[in-house]
Amino acid sequence: MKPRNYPHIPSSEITPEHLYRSRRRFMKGAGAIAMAALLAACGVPGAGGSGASSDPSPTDPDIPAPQAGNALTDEFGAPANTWDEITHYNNFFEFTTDKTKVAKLAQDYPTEPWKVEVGGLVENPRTFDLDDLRKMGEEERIYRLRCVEAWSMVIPWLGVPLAKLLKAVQPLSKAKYVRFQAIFDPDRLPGQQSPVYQWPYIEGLRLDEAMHDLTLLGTGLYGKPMPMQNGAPVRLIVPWKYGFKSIKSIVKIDLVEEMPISLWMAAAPNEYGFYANVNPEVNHPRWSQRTERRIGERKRRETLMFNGYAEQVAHLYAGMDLRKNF
Ligand SMILES: Nc1nc2c(c(=O)[nH]1)N[C@H]1C(S)=C(S)[C@@H](COP(=O)(O)O)O[C@H]1N2
Ligand SMILES: [Mo]
Repeated sequence: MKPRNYPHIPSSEITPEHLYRSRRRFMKGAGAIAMAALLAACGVPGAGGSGASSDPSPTDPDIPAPQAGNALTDEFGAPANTWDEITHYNNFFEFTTDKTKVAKLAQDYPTEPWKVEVGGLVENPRTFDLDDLRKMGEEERIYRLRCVEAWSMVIPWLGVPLAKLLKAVQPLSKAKYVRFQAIFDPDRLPGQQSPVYQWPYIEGLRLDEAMHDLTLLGTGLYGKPMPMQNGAPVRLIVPWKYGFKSIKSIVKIDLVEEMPISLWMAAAPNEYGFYANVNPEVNHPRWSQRTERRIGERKRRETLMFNGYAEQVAHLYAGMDLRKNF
């Protein structure tokens, strides 16, 4: 469970996962206590009896006791995957196609200095470093990640809504899409010495998808900076789309007029489309997408439309044929 050694985090900032979980439980409990005290102090009927408030304690029957299950779950109650699972089963083809070997190969890759250049069809082209992004307001979001290969995880990310960055650079009205480019460093990235894929890794979103509140620039997980194997220092997170859209280790973001061609579209256009919305009704040509394997579980789960985010995103695709626009 111990986080890997990560060269740029002072050990004082590293919180092992079990402490992180119990600290969050404590904070929830503390919030409940503070709220009960406030209600009692205000003399709200039912909150503190007569208003002769005594210090509520965690054994007070009115205060829910912290429970093992209430810490880190998605909104359906599914538990977050462990730090170990999230950081030792990775797709990051710049290093290797072996998911269990990415962590080791990535551990010494330098992430400082790192700049993300944002330009193209914008009013204010700008270069951001990680601190600039963090200052826009990091949030914790617990999202499901569904790989097109039909496995999934629940991940407690840290990130900044991409919309904040896009608003800062002010897209011109001609801009219709956002194009993302990952690191290109064939000398140090063994996977980029292979001619099988066209490097660098490219991804794209429609501008309204990029502006959606669920779309994050991921800067960390479990309250810690992003491990390299998960796409340090900054990667995209689009939870209603297959995992390959969530491009890691971004160095460049351009606002463009034409639909970008992603690495996967270039590699196999009949298998990987531009939209890549999670959809149990539309199978991959070589396998079913109806169910998935949640890492750490035995029984398969049903795959949910838009990975369970249909309420928030289905309107983006109203009137579109999702079989054609797969
Ligand atoms: N640059 C880059 N980004 C990438 C990939 C990659 O190979 N290179 N793989 C994608 C795929 S297929 C998935 S499923 C997710 C995996 O993210 P995770 O390792 O954090 O779970 O990253 C995506 N982003
Ligand atoms: Mo994936």
